[in-house]
Amino acid sequence: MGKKWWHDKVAYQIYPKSFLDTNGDGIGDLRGIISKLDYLKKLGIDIIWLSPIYKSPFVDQGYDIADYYAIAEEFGTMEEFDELLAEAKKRDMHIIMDLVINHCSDKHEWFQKALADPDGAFADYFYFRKGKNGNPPSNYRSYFGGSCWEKVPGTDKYYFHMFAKEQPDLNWENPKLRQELYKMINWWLEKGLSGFRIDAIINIKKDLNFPDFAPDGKDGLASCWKMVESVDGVGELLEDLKKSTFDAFTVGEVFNMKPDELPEFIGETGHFSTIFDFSAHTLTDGKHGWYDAPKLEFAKWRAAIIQAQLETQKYGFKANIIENHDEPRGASRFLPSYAQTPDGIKMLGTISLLLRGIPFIYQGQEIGMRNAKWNSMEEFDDISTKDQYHTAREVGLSDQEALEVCSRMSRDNARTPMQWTSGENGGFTKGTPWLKVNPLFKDVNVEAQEQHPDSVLNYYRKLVALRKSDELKEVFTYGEFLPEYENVDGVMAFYRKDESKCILVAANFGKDAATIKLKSEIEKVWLSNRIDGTVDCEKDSLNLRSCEVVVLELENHK
Ligand code: TEU
Ligand code: CA
Repeated sequence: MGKKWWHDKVAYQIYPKSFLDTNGDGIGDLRGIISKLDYLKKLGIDIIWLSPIYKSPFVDQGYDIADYYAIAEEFGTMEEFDELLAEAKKRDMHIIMDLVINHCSDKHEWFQKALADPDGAFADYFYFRKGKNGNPPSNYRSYFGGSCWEKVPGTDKYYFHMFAKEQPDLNWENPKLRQELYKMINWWLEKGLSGFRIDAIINIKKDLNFPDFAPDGKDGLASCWKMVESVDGVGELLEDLKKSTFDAFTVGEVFNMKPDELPEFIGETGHFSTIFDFSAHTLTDGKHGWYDAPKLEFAKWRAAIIQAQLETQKYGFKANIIENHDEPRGASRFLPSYAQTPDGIKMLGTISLLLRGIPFIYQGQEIGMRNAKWNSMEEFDDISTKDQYHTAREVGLSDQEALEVCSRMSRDNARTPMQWTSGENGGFTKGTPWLKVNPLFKDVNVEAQEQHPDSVLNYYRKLVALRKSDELKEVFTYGEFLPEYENVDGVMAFYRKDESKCILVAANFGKDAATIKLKSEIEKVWLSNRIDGTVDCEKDSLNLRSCEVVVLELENHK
């Protein structure tokens, strides 16, 4: 496998709106990010992914772009963006931006021109279709609920949107539209971006017949991803995108991919440099929504990660995450309540960061941020959460039950402001935060954890440094992933192995202590989340307390 510059890097996702506000308007901004580059450098971050900062009406918090060439004034100016780029480069850090090109905002000039002339050229930048017997062209439900089709005012036509109606889908069959997108992408790359996280990209290929699917909900509609899963040809569009844009680091956000297409997506000549591994996250996808999301079972979580690692290492790399801006906080989701402690959080982070692949840390993960306590639906500011609440109510959940579902699953759990201090608003803003601050900020904040050598933050710093250390970066980057002790309840363990090193990462997610038989001698204890950094081993029996994780170098056995 050819070596690439990004293979041994560690990435960090910033959700700008919630990162740090420096002008008191309650909204995070670019000046805030610039002021924290040294904090990120000290964490060992090489690549920073910025969630969208383009001009937007913020119907979907910026994933509805009204001008691909303009910075949203809420975040700052293009000059400040250029300053951020320059300051990152000074620190040998890379910036990647969020590329949202399955759809744009209904306020984008292309869509405004299409509405003004529904039979004109700009209408073909989108999917404008006549209805069927007074109904929409097909029975698809959008990711955010309701029909995927919205009336084009003054016509007998509808336009297609797989997300909100304010996010009309761009017509990738139209070469003119594609050229406009490629021009924009190259413009940003020429400015000095190192690449992109590519949003919802699997959705760009549609079945132009828009066939109905069997209804799968009380609304008589069918999930739009059924069309995504049934249609072929996304690869041709992705190849057109790749060959028409400058070479860059790309990480695709890909759900609903056909399993046998993985090599085409991330292989040596794949559509993308890498794609995120969501195998643990989709375990708790409900059949109809968050209200029927299955509870996470450790054994299924372990098996999903192992399967993804073994499959992926045949072809390339995935990007490993615990959480992102679309998911609840991993510490609340993947750890049982007894393990939602600094030890458990350090354990979960160790597993994620030492897997094979590119680790992405999401803002706040490094200090152990957890889900917030939500008291009413009015506290949320997320289109998806509000839709999921209504879906739950429509199938009969009470207001309280639906609120509990949203509290557990909402993306806003990841979007509460970053907690910098124990002061007002967690040090995020001197104004009124756009979204409430998680009440846990008093104890969970950067300033408090800077002072404690055993804090989650200082452990993450050690963990990232270990992954990038001269002695171990080769084996953690390119070493084979080999699962071990899969039959031991509560234990998640694997080797990272190459011809010179054999590293065992072993964690006990169980409530009780567990013992595992080592296959060879311990040569070195590289990391442990025990405060004294020791391990409890008699001969070949390694005893792991509940929520204990160790990183051991073993005598290299075959
Ligand atoms: O998410 C794409 C996606 O798969 C969503 O449907 C996701 O499952 C949903 O947000 C979970 O509630 C991307 C972005 O990450 C997300 O923030 C945007 O809302 C979405 O695309 C539209 O751009
Ligand atoms: Ca601000």
